[in-house]
Amino acid sequence: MRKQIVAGNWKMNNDLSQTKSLIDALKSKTKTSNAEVMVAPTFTNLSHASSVLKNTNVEVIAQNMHFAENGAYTGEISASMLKSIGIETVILGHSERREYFNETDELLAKKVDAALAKGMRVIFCFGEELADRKSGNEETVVGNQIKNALFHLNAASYQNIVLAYEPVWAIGTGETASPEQAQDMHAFIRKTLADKYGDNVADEVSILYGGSVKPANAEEIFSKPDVDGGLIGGAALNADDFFAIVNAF
Ligand code: G2H
Repeated sequence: MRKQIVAGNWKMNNDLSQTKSLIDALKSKTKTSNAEVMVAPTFTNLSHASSVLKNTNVEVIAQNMHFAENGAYTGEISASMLKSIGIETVILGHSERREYFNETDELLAKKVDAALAKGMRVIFCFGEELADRKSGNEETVVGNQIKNALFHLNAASYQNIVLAYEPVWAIGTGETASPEQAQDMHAFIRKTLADKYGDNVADEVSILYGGSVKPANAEEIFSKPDVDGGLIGGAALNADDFFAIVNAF
């Protein structure tokens, strides 16, 4: 049975007092689904969130990390630093990191290795741009992103990998991939894994969809057989909306 996961990616939103308010609101909500729930505040608010949400059913996760253990990398955060405040899961490869911070598949492979070496779980994001889809190249692009960043891993590593398909044209745009488009791509992703690692690995890996998921469309997207949850941006900044999505399973 694959894990169902709903993760809120708060991106560069919310100062400390706004974070405290959102966490208080989240704590007052009731989870009725079996989904694992995660939220990813900014680095400055991780420590607070992690201590307040300890022993709740909301896991606090990080939005990014560096591949090095420590050293002269001004402004960066390592896996060990995250672990030292109780963070066990990190989002890597978000399209905003790829686009605005020039993160390549090769760099992401190093980050994935560093996170796994510390025993962390990785939510690995990828997805095609609009031009790729218009030219019918979406599967080639997505397949290459997965192969380049993850195919050096052994099968056992996938116990700590969650995949997140986020078509760039659907991120923060209000435009969502149709449930059928999401299902088709998730099935392709699972087949890509099966071809390399076999059905056991492919069947066990959770594949999340991300890109303008909201309460109105979550249930239909999550109903698709290869969609195991969502990575939620804008709608995760409102506790009511976020828990409506969590409870959409
Ligand atoms: C995709 C998603 C969260 P949004 O980036 O990772 O954001 O739901 O705002 O499209």
